[in-house]
Amino acid sequence: MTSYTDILYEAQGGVARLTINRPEKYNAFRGKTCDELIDALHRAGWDKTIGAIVLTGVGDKAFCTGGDQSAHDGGYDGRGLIGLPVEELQSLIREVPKPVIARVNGYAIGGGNVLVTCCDLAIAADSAQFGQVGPKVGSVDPGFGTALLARVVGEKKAREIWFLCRRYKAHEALVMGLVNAVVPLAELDAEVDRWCAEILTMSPTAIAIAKRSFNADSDSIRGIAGLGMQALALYYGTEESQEGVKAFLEKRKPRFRHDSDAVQDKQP
Ligand code: 2NE
Repeated sequence: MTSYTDILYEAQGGVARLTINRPEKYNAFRGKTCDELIDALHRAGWDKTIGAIVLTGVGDKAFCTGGDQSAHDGGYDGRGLIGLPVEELQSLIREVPKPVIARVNGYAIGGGNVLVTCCDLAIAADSAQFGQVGPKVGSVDPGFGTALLARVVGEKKAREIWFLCRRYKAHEALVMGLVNAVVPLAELDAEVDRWCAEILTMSPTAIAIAKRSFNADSDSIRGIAGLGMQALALYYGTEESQEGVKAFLEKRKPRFRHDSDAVQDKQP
């Protein structure tokens, strides 16, 4: 790929910056966005002049709000099992032999929160908000989105995040270990630059080995993601999942349970 439409790519002073550029969709990703991010990660990941990669979203509203629900019709609009090669993108963030830093400038929701989870480090503006929304909108990201999140924030907290779909403020994300630092939005770039500059003084080979050793311990989750996407593709074909997407687009509450289910639920 020589030029991108959904992302911006900038390489300067040893740092590559990948910016999702879909402000009208709160930086949600469609199939093309994932493909471009994958291409850019390959480009930066194996460029010897690059020592750190920053992943962010354009503007100050959203880092990334996950899959683009307007490009979802029983599946997203791209390639792969669910029409979004998210498991490939998530794995690649882990595979590139240099630190990937999430610069969280706003909402990190759904698949956006999963990207934060997969990044090596995360630095957030104090205005950022985090959360999973799958069970509210007929989706789930079973793999790095669940099992890796549990390693990052703990089992109970990860289950709370998925089962209740609440939103968490930046300082709460800091307390639970989802981000490394929180700063005022106006200081976000300077803080990210400081972290990158420190990393660039280190031995790149030692960092690459350290990163791979962290990954080796949790790489079985990649298998869970493959299995999970297979299941998710089947779930997307159901009325229950499609109701979640429709409800989001129609800006109403989803109705996942029919009256007959409610009666059934009350029986011992
Ligand atoms: C981000 C959030 C919390 C913002 O809420 P609010 O109330 O501040 O704004 P609003 O009105 O909901 O959103 C602003 C505009 O951005 C669009 C909205 O439709 C709206 O557009 P307009 O009405 O102004 O035209 N927008 C926001 N997020 C979008 C998205 N993901 N796709 C398309 N348009 C989006 C609130 O908007 C929210 O909760 N968004 C999350 C939506 C969502 O369902 N994300 C996907 C989850 S599933 C996923 O990421 C996934 C997975 O679980 C597994 C595999 C692959 C992907």
